[in-house]
Amino acid sequence: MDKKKYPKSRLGWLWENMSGKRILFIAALFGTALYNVLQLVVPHYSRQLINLFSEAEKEHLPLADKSDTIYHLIFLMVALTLFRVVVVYLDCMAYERVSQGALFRIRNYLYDKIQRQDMKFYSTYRTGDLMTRVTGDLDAVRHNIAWVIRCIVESLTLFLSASVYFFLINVKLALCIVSIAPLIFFIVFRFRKKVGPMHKALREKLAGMNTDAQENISGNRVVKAFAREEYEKEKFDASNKDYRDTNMKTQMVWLKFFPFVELIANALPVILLLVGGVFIINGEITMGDYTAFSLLIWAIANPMRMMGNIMNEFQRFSAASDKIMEIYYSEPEIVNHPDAIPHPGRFEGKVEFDLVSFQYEDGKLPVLKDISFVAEPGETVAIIGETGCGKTSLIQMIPRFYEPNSGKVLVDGVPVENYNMTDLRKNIGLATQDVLLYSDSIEGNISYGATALTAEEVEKYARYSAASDFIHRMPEGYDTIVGERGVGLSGGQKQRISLARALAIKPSILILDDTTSAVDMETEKQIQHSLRNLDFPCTKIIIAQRISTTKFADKILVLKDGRIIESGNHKDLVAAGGYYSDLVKLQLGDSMVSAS
Ligand code: DGT
Ligand code: MG
Repeated sequence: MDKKKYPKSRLGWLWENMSGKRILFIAALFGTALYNVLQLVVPHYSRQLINLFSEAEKEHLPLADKSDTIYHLIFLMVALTLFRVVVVYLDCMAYERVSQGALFRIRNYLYDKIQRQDMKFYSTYRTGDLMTRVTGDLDAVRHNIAWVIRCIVESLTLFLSASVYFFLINVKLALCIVSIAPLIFFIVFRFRKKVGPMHKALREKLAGMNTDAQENISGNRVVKAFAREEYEKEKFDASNKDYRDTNMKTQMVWLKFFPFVELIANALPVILLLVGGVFIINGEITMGDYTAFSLLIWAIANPMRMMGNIMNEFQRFSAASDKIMEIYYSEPEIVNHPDAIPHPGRFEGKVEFDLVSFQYEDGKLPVLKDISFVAEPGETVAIIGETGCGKTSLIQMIPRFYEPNSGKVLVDGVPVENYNMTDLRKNIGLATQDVLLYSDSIEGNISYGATALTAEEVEKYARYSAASDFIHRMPEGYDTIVGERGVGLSGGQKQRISLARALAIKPSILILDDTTSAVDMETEKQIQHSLRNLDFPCTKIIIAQRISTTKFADKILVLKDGRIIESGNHKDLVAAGGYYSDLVKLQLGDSMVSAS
């Protein structure tokens, strides 16, 4: 991952997110250093005790004379050890607090960030991949604070304090032991280079697997309809196996280095035994000194053993944090202009397209070409055209989901990009082509955009969208839970709830994208009737395939390959004898054309 593109380094970013807990974190780091220096206590006092015994033996003095010193030393040893336990305990708590705090902060920030992204973001990132980032990757970050950084400090302090202590006792013996360290650094450095890319690959595979799982769970109906369970299971097995194998391979890398590290770590006691033994015989060190070395030799060996593990975890953190930072520092392209006009109230509802052309960034062909039309306040404009001609793309320009490549979209005579985006969008009621209902009650779904609605108002909007009858027939009425895990609704029922949701905000501009495509003719008639008789002023832009929907519109735009090829009201267009008139013939029969 390209590190330059983020404003902060990985650790700088972590530090930023420890805000409010930084002092605690530094205290925790000092605590770690402290309890590791305290590892010197037992060897140090043991050394003094043994030296005391040896002296007493040499000088043939009764130990009873020294009992005070002995008790004093033993007391110190026990007290400091107990103190160490307390420090370890507090330290663990501190790391937990800091890491959970940072996790909380980053998680909230990411969620907010994801919510605020524009449409392009959502078509770039797959849901499973995003989920991996806010769960698994974030946990790697927490683990880095609570464990990896702490292990680094622990290993460093142990190694340094033991080395210093060794040098204080006997420089020559200390040199013999510590001089082995550079070898370990060399090995770990080589290891890091090998294992880094593997953690990146591992991370990608995990995200891929999560995406597969997520798509299959939400698309389970398609899987079942095509009886593809076995195929999907095999596909998942394959990616699961691939993930396992990559995981194994990553672990194996360390196994290659492990024997060398173990060899060196295990050589330490042998060196001590040989060199230390000779030094005792020569009288260069006392028995107590030797005991201190031998009780503390693990403090040199263990950090060496730990380094592989630490490096492994740090690489996992690097791969995960890159993924999170990519979202953390991503900026939506469509944002409020610095001099955006606030417009807290209602809009008049005039919508104007002025020579709008548009092409998706990742698309090959222009989708809209020179679109110009005006919808006056309160008017109904119908858009009709064959599938893929650009109808949905066109209406997405109004709430600024996408921006035109050229031309202008204006609301009330002001280009949409000049408005504060929230003000603009709050005035637009949109029922999208693929309906999404939340796992909530029907009432909750209808009042999603207007939370302060009374039960009567909810009922009113349900009536407008011809939904109240079927809702009343449900056992729990408006309290029925719908959405993914709730009661199943038919396509037409869902469309009607989504229409009620769009109406409930009393929008100045109502946009319906094929919203009545799945309802029967009779119900659609009712809906058309209520849309003409809403109790608030509203400009309607309605995408439809049925003549029965477009017939009453003030203006009909016929779109073909991203261009408006015909526009006018029903009568004019039928008279013009073009595409629309053909469509009328097709849908209503020749006789109806002359009648209408
Ligand atoms: P429909 O809903 O089937 O009646 O079709 P329309 O008229 O709503 O078509 P629309 O606007 O969704 O798509 C117009 C063209 O743009 C079509 O060739 C597909 C393409 N397109 C739609 N959405 C995207 C998108 O998110 N990214 C890219 N690259 N192309 C898109
Ligand atoms: Mg569409």
